[in-house]
Amino acid sequence: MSASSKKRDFDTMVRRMIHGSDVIVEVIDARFPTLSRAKKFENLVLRNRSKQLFIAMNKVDLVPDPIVQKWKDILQEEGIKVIPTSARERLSTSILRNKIIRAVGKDFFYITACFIGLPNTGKSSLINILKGRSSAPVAPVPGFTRALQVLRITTRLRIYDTPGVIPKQLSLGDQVLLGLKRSEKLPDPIKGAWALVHRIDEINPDVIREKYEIEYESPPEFLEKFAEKRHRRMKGGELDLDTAALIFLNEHINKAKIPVWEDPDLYLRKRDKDFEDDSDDYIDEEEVEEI
Ligand SMILES: Nc1nc2c(ncn2[C@@H]2O[C@H](COP(=O)(O)OP(=O)(O)OP(=O)(O)O)[C@@H](O)[C@H]2O)c(=O)[nH]1
Ligand SMILES: [Mg+2]
Repeated sequence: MSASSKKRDFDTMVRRMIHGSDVIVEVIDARFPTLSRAKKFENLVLRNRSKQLFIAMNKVDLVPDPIVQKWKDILQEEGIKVIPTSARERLSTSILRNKIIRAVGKDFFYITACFIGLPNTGKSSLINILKGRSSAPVAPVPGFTRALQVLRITTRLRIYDTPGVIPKQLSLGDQVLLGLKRSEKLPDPIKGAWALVHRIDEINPDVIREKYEIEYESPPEFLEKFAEKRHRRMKGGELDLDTAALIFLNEHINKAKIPVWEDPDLYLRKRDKDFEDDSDDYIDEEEVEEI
């Protein structure tokens, strides 16, 4: 099956699940609360008033508490019900379960919830904790859940685990930043590593310099210095950039070792500025001359 028809298949599967569920839990990555949202599916849920949408902002263990709190406030202010969670540290997972159960009226005997979101956000991990023992396969690689899985959490509650779906038109930089693809599956790991350095520098220019203690002017220079520092050379003595790129990508995608997250203050400044810019588009009624 081609990659695009597989993607279409996953897409249809997720749509069907949303259609058949009372509660939809969108799992996002707490490091990237705007970038890791599956807006297309959110809109699908919001169009149907009988369905409840929650966002589980997962992996909060990778982000300082005040940043998590700020993002929670921002999303809540925008009308979204947010529950910050960590499947790794089992934070707020019972709160999540109770919210799901309380979201529907008492007259519902069975509750069907489905977990949706981009690959690698922790959908299967969260469901496993709710279930109490491992049943949804989890892996440190994106794209792991490949088919629908239904899990009976309690006699009343059933949860569907869905495969992560990658939104269209995401840049290579965002795809590697969000860890949507396995590093070995990238057609060109060197380009992937450059894109990751570039994207992280856009979000926070100090992070890579401080973490790796490497000074660089450009992503290619970083990768060369990284390969040198990790002693990655081919037999002839030349730097082995391919291997270095894979190691660097893995440290981010599989091991989450780079402390990077979207800055909520920057988001607020941009949002307020966009709002001001937009308000210039309107004119006072008094300014409108009658023709
Ligand atoms: N640090 C941290 N890692 C987490 C957390 N939850 C999940 N992970 C890790 O993230 C990776 C992906 O977890 P999965 O549960 O397989 O993610 P998924 O959303 O089901 O992924 P797909 O099936 O690919 O869509 C695994 O390495 C998990 O161990 C968390 O709360 N904190
Ligand atoms: Mg999964």
